Amino acid sequence: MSRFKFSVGPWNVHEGADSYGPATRSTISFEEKVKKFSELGFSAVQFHDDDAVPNMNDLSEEEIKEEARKVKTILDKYNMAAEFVAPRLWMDPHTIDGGFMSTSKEDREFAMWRAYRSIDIARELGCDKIVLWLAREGTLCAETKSPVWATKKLIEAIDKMLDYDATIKILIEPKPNEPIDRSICGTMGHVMGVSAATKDPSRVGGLLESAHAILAGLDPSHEIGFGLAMGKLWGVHLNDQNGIKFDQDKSFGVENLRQAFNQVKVLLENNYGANGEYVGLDVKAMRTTTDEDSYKHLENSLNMVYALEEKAARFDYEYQKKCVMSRDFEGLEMYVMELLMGLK
Ligand code: GLO
Ligand code: MG
Repeated sequence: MSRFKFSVGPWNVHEGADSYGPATRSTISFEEKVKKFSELGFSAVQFHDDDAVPNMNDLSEEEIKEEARKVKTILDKYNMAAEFVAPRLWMDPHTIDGGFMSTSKEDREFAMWRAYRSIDIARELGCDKIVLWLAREGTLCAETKSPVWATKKLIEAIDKMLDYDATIKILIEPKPNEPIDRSICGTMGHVMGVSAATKDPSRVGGLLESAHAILAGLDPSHEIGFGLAMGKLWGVHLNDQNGIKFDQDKSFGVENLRQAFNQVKVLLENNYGANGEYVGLDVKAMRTTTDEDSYKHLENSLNMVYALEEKAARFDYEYQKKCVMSRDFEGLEMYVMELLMGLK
C-alpha cells in the first residue's frame, strides 16, 4: 500500500507525564509495544541506548552487549528490525551541561562512553546507524562556552565514533532549541557543515524532524529537500508542530496539511527509502488520551502518510508545468488546495 517502510521508538507510546504534571496512562511493556508496532504496519524500532539496555551505567561492556542480544531476540520474534541507536545524553547527572561539549572533561568522557556503548548496542541489534539528537549541546547562558569551541568538540566526538567502528554511520538530528536555549547544530545546513568537517563525511548525514524545522522557522519539506540534494538524508521524523513554541510532536499533518503533503511529495519524488531508509514517526499522544487509545496518534500519522501518498500520486505534473510556464502560480496554488480538500 505504501511506498515507505516505517519506524517508531518505544518513547512514542508513553504515559503522558509532562513538565507540569504526572502520568495519565499506564505503562506498557517494551515487548507489548513491539508486538503492537508490528501489527500496525511498522517494520523497525528506533532506540535510545538505555531503551535497549536500561541502567546501562551500572553494567560492564560485556553485560551491555548481552542485554542488547536479549532485545534482538524480541525484535526477531516479531520480525522487526532496529533502525538506529541514539545515546541519551540528556537525563544523566553527567549531562547537565551537555555531553560532547560539556564544560566538564569528565562529563565529556562519559558522553563518549555512552556513544561507544551505543555503537556496541547497535551492532548487537543488527543496525549501522547512530542518531545524535543533541538535546543539551549548546548554551543556557551564552557566555559559558564559545560556540567555536563547542562546534569543534562536536566534530571531535564524531571523529572518535567514526574511528571506533569502521562502518558505522552517524546521523545528526538537528534542533534549534529546547531543552537548550541556543543549540550548536540547529538545521540541516549545520548538519552538512559538520559532516564536511569530519574525517569521513560519507558516513555523517542527517535525520530531519518536521517539528524541529518548524521551530527553526523553516519549511520541513525544504530541509528534507536540502538533505536529499546532498545525498545525506538517512532518516526522517515526521510529525507536526503548531508554530514556534515548545516541541509538540503532534501527529503528522494535523497542523499544516499542505506542508505535510509537500514533505511526502519530496520524499516520493526523490525515491527516499531506496537505500533502506525508514520513515520514522516521532509523534506523541496528547496528555488527555486514554489507555485504550495509546497508539491512536501513531495510527493517525500512518493514515495521514498513506492518504498523502495517494494525493501525491494524483498530482497533475502536466498541469503544474503549464502553470509554471504561464506564471499562473495562483492557479497552481488553488489546484493544490482543491486536491487536498478532495475537490480534484
Ligand atoms: C526530541 C527529539 C527526540 C529524538 C530521539 C531520538 O526533540 O525529536 O525525540 O528524536 O531522542 O534521537
Ligand atoms: Mg525526533
